[in-house]
Amino acid sequence: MSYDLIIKGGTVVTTGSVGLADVAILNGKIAAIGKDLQSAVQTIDATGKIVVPGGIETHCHIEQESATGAMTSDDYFTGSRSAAFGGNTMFVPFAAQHRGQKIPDVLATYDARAQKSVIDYSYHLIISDPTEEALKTDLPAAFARGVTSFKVFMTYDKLMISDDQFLDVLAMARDNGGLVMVHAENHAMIKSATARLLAAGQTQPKCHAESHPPEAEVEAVQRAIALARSANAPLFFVHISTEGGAQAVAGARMAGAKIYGETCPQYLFLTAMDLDRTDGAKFICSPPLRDTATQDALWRHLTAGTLQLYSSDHAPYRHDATGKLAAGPNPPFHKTANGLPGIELRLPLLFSEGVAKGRITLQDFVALSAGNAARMFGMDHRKGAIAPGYDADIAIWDPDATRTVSADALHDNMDYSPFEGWQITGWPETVINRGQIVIEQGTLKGAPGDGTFIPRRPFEPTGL
Ligand code: DUC
Ligand code: ZN
Ligand code: ZN
Repeated sequence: MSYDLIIKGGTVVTTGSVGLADVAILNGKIAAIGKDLQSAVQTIDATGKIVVPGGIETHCHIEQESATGAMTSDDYFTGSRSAAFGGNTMFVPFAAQHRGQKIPDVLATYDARAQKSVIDYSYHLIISDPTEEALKTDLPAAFARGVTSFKVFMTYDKLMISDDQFLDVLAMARDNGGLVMVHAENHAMIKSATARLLAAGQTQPKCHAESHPPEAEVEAVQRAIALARSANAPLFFVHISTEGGAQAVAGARMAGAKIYGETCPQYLFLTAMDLDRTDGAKFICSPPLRDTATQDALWRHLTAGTLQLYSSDHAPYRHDATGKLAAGPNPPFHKTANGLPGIELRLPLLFSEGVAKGRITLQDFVALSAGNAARMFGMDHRKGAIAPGYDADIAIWDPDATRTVSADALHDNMDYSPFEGWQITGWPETVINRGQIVIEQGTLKGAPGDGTFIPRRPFEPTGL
């Protein structure tokens, strides 16, 4: 018998071990892991390299209209290409329901957009209009086709839902086996701080951080936990950016509640000082960047397991009139599109700052890049691990490759990177999705349409 592909001699990170091994692939699946595997159509020499599951990016905004009408700069082709160059073989962007839109129409729109993806994909639904029809018919139908998670907002005039609606959504998710994700910030605190700043003539980018105080996140996280616990439903917090928010999640988990959370590279590696630059608009995201003490706290909560996921929150708006500068060359902070790009750098930053600097192990790296996301979002029966029978989704990393980040060298459709000039050690050089080579030694081999929709299973938080 001949395999399709053997990856020979790399350091393979499996769920239970890290060691030298060969990985054989047949018909898009991992067929064997062992020593001296023989006979394949193609062989890749991975000597000196690290062989890990392809990354799974579960928080990114791709070809998505914001509530104010701005379109992200990346579509499913450029977004998936950039994700692949960053070592990912699957992503789960949002399919956003804006008020008045019907869920089946939203899913049909994203199904059409996603045809261009070069890697596997699914979506989380954003629910801004939880009508009876949505709750009773459309969302159960979405679950039935494998879209088993969705996000709600506690802020933004055009997206936020009330606590009553939040409870309805939590109950519906609980009854169907879904997972609710939430953007937790207190809307009133943001509104009042913004009004105060504007009344004082303060409109610079740095005011964005002041207008979204840490207390706004902490209060909303605490309230959302109380709502989820009263509904006996699991809840996942996206982009935790404060120590108080992480502590609230930790406390609920200690009390046995099914509460989960994520943080993002920008909260671990950047601070609000960046907002004070002349191009500070490039660093406006919500929740906002914080400070170095918060970075340390978030690292602690990430490595302690309070926060299970590390996601890019890639929300790409160019630094031009199509994006950040749509309201003019010096837009007031409250009229600047919210979001940072980072889908390609998520894993290189984690490898460089985490593994290479000794903060985390290779197995932690695999858990944070793919394994935990697969479990959280119902994909761990086929993705997120190197194991026989699993999809052959693999990234081969050169742990010694060094690069200086430059927006020009990235593969998204952006004109800047918030990490410009950062020195990175460790880079994915070959990326394989279901046995097909997507990136080979830094060259794109995949094509639009190679990615497929992956139906996901109900939420079952084993070990998270
Ligand atoms: N929330 C996100 O998750 N991404 C971009 C902006 C926002 O508010
Ligand atoms: Zn958000
Ligand atoms: Zn986001």
